[in-house]
Amino acid sequence: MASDPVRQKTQFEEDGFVIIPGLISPEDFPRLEQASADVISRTREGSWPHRRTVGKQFPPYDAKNPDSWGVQHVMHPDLGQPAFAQWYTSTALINAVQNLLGCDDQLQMELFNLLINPVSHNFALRWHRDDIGGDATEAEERRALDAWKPYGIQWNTALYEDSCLFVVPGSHKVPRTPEQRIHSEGPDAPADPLDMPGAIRVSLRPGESVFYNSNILHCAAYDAQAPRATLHATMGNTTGGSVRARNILQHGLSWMKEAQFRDGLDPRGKDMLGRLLELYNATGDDVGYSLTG
Ligand SMILES: O=C(O)CCC(=O)C(=O)O
Ligand SMILES: [Fe+2]
Repeated sequence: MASDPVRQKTQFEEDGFVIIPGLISPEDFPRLEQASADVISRTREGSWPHRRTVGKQFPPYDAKNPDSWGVQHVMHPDLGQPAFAQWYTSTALINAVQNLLGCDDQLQMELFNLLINPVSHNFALRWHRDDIGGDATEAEERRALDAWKPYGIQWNTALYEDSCLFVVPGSHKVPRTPEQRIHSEGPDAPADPLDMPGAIRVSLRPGESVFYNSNILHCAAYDAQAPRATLHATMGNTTGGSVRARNILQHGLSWMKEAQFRDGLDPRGKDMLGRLLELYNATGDDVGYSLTG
């Protein structure tokens, strides 16, 4: 775990991920815990339709399946939990993102979801990169990896201990080896994620965040017995333009255009939202699907 911003950025660039502690203040922690408990129960009882359901790795999700591994759109005003937007725009978090992306004032609001344990089925995601298909040829993979720019970032911040995520450090820069391809081409999740050459398990203590490059090879395994409430979000840099649009607008963010949402944000949040809405207006909803987000 790197403690100073320069080392954090270097680690993020070299390994494709970095763990950073302390981005939730002691005051915010119980607020986020309580807000998460509320949206998790709404999701599990079926009254929140925006969720990631067991059996499906990528959108669109199966709305009829009740068991869920994620809650989508936690800042949505219909959920009535302002703690999420307050934290998403908090100074410690913004500073960490700006440092890792190497930008100042151009952050745009994007996705904010919650990753949770399913209750009645264990479930796992297969090895993947978020924006490059598992069937990409080596040349296609190299082209896409080489074209990556620091236009956006995603992270997981654990409220409870979380050991669900596995990554291959450094894989965000290089095409898969023939053996790594064998472990990531098919539709199935691995029996043991650590069979993937180079894989490590990412374990977070409560309050720790892992920031990761969406091109890193990663997978996740969800244990129905192990409580998970992990904040899962992305932020972009406006210089990304339509490159970011493809990743995020597919998730159905039109609710973010409503005054009710905007009115609940602080000045920084309003600025960040304004930058997203500019992208929205320039691109529209019809951006097609990328793999995940
Ligand atoms: O559950 C996780 O930590 C990873 C989720 C993931 O890979 C995704 O949403 O694409
Ligand atoms: Fe992913």
